[in-house]
Amino acid sequence: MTLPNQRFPGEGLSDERFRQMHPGDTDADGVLDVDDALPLIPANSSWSAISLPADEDGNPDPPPDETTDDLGMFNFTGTGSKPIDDFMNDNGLVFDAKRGFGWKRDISDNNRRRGQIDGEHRDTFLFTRSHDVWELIVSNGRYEVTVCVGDSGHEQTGQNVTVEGHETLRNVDTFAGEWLEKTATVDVSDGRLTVEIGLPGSSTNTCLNWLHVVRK
Ligand SMILES: [Ca+2]
Ligand SMILES: [Ca+2]
Repeated sequence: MTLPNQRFPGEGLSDERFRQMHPGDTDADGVLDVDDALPLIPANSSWSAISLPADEDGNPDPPPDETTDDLGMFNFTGTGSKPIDDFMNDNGLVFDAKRGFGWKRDISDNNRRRGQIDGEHRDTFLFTRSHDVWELIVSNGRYEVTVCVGDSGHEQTGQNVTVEGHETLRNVDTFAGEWLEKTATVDVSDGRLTVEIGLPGSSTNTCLNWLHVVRK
């Protein structure tokens, strides 16, 4: 499972949102008027001048501790997405033992590509409006699991992630073009690492961009 020559792909990527000209974007700065704090002034209305903190830029960071086994990074995206460096794509398909990972039910239609920012891993995501469960076959042991939620194109409110029973993110809000990366340390004793997005009975979106699994 370990990916050869793994890099951490934040370096070199621009946080500047793609320039697009279309109706509803009066100053043609790529930020729709409805989302644009200053819809008539392109120079002052872009988020590009803001340098996001490492845990909010949607780019994976090297694990803080010495690790023994990197199981890799999974990019959650639509079925039409091409493979990207350093990630395995997960397209929201039902768990398959041969593949080694997947979802309790098919959520492949719940994908978005915003076309807003450099880096497919953070410009695409799978989401739930209720509660969905992803599992990965692993050996029993301790794992450090980093999850990334957010949406390059829209704000999202009330996002929830649970890793192997641990409340990793609760009721988290992200602005458009900002993410939240959070690491949980968990013990797996049933041969499957379990990641839940959303909560039973919830009605808000949880948007999962990617996750990174390291064995401690
Ligand atoms: Ca980061
Ligand atoms: Ca993604």
